[in-house]
Amino acid sequence: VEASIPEPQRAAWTKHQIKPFTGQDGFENEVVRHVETTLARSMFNCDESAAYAATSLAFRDRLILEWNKTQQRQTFADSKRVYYLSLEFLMGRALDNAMLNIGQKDVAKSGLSELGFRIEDIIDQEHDAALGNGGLGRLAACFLDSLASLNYPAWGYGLRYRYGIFKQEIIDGYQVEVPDYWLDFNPWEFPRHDVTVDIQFYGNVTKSQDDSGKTRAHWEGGDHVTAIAYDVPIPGYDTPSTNNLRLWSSKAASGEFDFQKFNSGEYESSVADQQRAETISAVLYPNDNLERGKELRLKQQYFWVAASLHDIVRRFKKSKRPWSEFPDQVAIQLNDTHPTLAIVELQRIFIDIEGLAWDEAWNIVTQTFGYTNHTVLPEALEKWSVPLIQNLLPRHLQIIYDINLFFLQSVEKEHPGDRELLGRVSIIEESQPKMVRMAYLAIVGSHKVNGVAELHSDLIKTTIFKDFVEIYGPDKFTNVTNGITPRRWLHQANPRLSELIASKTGSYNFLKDLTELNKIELYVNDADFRKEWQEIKYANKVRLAKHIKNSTGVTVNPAALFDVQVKRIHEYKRQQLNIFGTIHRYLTLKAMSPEERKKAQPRVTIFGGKAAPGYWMAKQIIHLVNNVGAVVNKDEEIGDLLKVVFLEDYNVSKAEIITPASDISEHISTAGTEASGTSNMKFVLNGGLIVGTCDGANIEITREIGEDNIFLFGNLAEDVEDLRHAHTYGSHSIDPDLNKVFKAIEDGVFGQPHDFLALISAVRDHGDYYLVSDDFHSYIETHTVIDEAYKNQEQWLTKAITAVSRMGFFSSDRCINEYAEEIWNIEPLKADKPEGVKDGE
Ligand code: CBF
Repeated sequence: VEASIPEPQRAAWTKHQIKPFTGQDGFENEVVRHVETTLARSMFNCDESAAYAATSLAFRDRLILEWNKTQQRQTFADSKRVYYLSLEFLMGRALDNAMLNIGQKDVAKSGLSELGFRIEDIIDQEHDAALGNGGLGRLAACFLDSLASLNYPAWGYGLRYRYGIFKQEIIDGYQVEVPDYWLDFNPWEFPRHDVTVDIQFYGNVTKSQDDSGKTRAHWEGGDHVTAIAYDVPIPGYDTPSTNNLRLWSSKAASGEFDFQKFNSGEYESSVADQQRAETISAVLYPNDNLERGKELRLKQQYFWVAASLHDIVRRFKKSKRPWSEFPDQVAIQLNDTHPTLAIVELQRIFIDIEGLAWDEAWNIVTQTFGYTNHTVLPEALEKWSVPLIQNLLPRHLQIIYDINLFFLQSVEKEHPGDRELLGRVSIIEESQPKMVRMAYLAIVGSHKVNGVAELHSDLIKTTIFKDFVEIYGPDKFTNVTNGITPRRWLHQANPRLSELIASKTGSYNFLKDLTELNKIELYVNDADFRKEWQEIKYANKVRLAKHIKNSTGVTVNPAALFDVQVKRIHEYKRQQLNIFGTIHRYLTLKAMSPEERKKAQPRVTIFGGKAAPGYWMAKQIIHLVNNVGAVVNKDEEIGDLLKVVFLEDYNVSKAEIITPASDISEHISTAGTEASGTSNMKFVLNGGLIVGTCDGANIEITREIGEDNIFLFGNLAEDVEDLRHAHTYGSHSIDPDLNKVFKAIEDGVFGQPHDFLALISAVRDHGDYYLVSDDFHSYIETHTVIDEAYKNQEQWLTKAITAVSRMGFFSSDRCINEYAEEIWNIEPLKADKPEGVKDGE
């Protein structure tokens, strides 16, 4: 505002206003301009990577024009914004998405072809932005797409990791982690060197009295680091709305360390300080559903929330509204407990910097925040040691203690004398050392808490947060079932299916209102429609078969049943159940006569996913899958009846190839452990069926698509506790078929048996926590049912089409509308310009 151009000069600005390119000619013009100027190349040395860069820059220019207008529109309207705080944004590739959302992919395709390139090759040049581990980070990316597509004024805030999730290589059957340096060339971000925040760590706290006699705390000394903003434009689909994802990068605070030390000859330490500062945003922690209390992680969390909060407060202050209106202008959603320190930081800003009274400040804080829980797994629930916080963030620890004190006082008032309750709900766990329970802090500091699927939301209310439901009443706790963006997960990943659907629904409007998919149920018996559907599935399988050949050397038959399990490798997700089942299949095939084998259903079992580098059991699972593949795939007697492949380095762009090609996908977590799952939704949306447990969103998927169109098996969540108890205190007999599998492994059929003994003894000797044996029989029986069902291709096709037609509920647009209405209380801001406002104003 301060630097705005005076009225008389604005005419010149308006006259020279940049226009987005139009048509193929305009696009080509931009590409050539960027090749020749921005990239300093020419037609004589323009390779595919340069063509990718120039195409991306051409689209980025368009996006940024819309981004500017969107931000101006939002500022002008002065309406409430939502800020989505997530330590992970698993964005994948941006170019294809930008072309589709803007609606210019055809133009780019023909333009690139005229310039000598194939659009597929150019899209393939892009490095995935892999700033996330799995479902949680991908959900955040889907939400950004929906927020922009629905015209909600929204910003994402995250960290600009120099290294995203590691690249996975499979060497001799083992996972090897390789750093993923993805920033070599990233046309999608704008460094904002003018947008910085000073972030403080360590130091100490003093108190003083101000003129009115009020005590004020001062956080002094310690280290300072600078947060620099990098902005990533997020295009909405079929709307000019372009939102912002702001990622923070860390740098040494200017001058403070380097120059003084450099001048006095301490060269090494001057560089060390700089490196230490830059380390904060250097690398994404590669754990999924597993928290480890490392100081650097805590530093990342504070660095990111402090920078984001100061940015948000700075923006609010420009509106000159009173503080009491803060929650009318700002909603902040905490994606899991990772950003919980934001609650403490906002309270600190209010009381220490802005001088508000505690109660007034706390009232605003709690109205501002919402907290999403994504897991009930105990090992994933964040706790930070009190001494660690004391050292790194001394003032914050005081505030946490005060929050806890006032909270416990209020509990004591309602439940006098219940000391056990106080101990159970205290934000501070009285352990050695004491720990801060971040989920409890998030609940106490938020006005709404939500789970991500119905079963999960019920479970958090009846298990881990039961006492809080008692304290606050049930209304504070709600459910918002996850969703996925149909733009990427149907239109982009499966363009032919999207086109076929559009031909029957009359338009591509189903990409904006996914419930329109129900129109295709009318065509479930239409012969041409069915034929084309089947051809598309087959073509997608051929594409995946090519990818498998190129990446693993294994030849698979696209006519076989493709059975896919791609997701993070985790014992609770039970890839071990799948590979044991696959071994069982192999043993069964081996025992068959040639005549019997002729009747068997050929299968390709496809695995993919990363194991956290320190998660030894998960790595053993990967190793076993690869060893089984090595044996089975060269067994000529078995041939195409069974192939087993592990696809290395599973990521978003690979998911776009794998998902449309599945016949069956596996979502087989122990009941009650997978909060929601979102790949289950992606597979069904692409015409694949599911084999799954009654867990997470599988339950709602079943409700929507019908029990006949999904293959459910296994024990129910309500029985899990009893079964575990029986394993520990009663006798635990292992399923006889599973025992045969164990024997084959122990006999060395799949390599050195001792490599896999831990996987076996987790089931046989250590209580089988994930109920692999309990569910084994029903799992393999269900796969037999699947084999038979697949043989009846006509019926299978009917199931697939019916399932897709009923998937409308699982759009992330529905999900975001629920958050907006129930939690954030925000309205979309229509993309047309407000009346009387000219461009550039
Ligand atoms: O809610 C999104 C996803 O989050 C997780 O990935 C997580 O990291 N906690 C859960 O494991 C998924 O079930 C869930 O879909």
